[in-house]
Amino acid sequence: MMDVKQQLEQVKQEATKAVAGVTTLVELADVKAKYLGRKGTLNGLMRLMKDIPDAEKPAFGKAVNDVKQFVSGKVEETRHAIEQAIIDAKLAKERIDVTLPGKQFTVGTRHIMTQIVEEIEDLLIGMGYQVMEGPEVETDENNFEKLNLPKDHPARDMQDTFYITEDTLLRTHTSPVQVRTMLANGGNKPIKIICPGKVYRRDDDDATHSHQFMQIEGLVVDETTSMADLKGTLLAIANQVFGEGRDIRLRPSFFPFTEPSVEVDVSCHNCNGSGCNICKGTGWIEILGAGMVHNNVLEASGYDSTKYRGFAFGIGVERLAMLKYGINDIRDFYTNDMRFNRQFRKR
Ligand code: FA5
Repeated sequence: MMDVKQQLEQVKQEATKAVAGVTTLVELADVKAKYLGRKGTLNGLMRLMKDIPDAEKPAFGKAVNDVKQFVSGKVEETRHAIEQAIIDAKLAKERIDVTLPGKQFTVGTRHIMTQIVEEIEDLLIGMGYQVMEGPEVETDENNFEKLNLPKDHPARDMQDTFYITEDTLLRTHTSPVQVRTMLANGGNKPIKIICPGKVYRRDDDDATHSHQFMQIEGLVVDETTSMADLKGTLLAIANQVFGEGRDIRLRPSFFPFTEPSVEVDVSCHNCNGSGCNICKGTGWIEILGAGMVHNNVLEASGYDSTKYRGFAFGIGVERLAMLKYGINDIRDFYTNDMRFNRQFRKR
């Protein structure tokens, strides 16, 4: 029995030393298996039970279990210590120095075209308009014919066109969206839409002309629409874009798709009408074309012109922005000079 006790004490010391010597969880698992596992040293000692006199068996069993518990306690202590050390190391490694200066992220600027379009959209959505879209590759029929511009009509010269085939083209204005909307409404529903978008013309690029530019189309159709509604709407747009207190004036003009047609001038925001270089001394700045929708256009898209009336307008967005901000060259919008773009950053 003495022998066995000594053996037990020796195992206890060995195991304690082994546990104390481990540095990783893997090593600890090995040591645990070696002493406490099913085939481990302490279970091996249990097997000596059969050689022990009956009277001493309970004491021996208890002694082995005590050692098992002791070693098991050491293993758990060590596991806890190793796990804590791993967490501590991770925390130390990932520690954030809150006193370091933050990273400088470059914040983009929304393009001035986008800003102006959204500004006008916000205003008109508030007045009950819906925003529509149409394709940039359009049919000749929608872009011209249904707008009262049959083939060979001299007014087609006003919009020099990029043709794709004989019957398809890059739209020269946003007015074909009028046609699309009227056709989609089946000729018997009121309409109140705007359509911002890109348009294309075979114009030579210079300071005020671009082969690609933006327009915002407006179309209102119902049974009582009048020129007075058109004027009120355009005045609201002028005040939105150029600031409160603007006045507008309508001058007779010609578009094949409107009758009567008007050019719209706004009183100069720079000199308040007294004359300056922006308004070329006149006190007025031309901002868009508009008019009452021509009966032929209503009829061509299924609306009964004896019952329905409409007004429409088409804004050239770059020209509007140029007037508002005193920009001299339309090409500045598209040459991606960040110094130009950043000027319009909203703070
Ligand atoms: C039209 O395009 C008509 N569809 C506008 C309209 C709609 C009138 C509804 C009546 C009712 P116009 O060709 O004038 O009209 O063009 C409208 C605006 O687009 C011009 O006032 C101008 O601001 C702008 N614009 C025309 N050509 C160019 C160009 N090459 N580069 C930049 N802007 C242009």
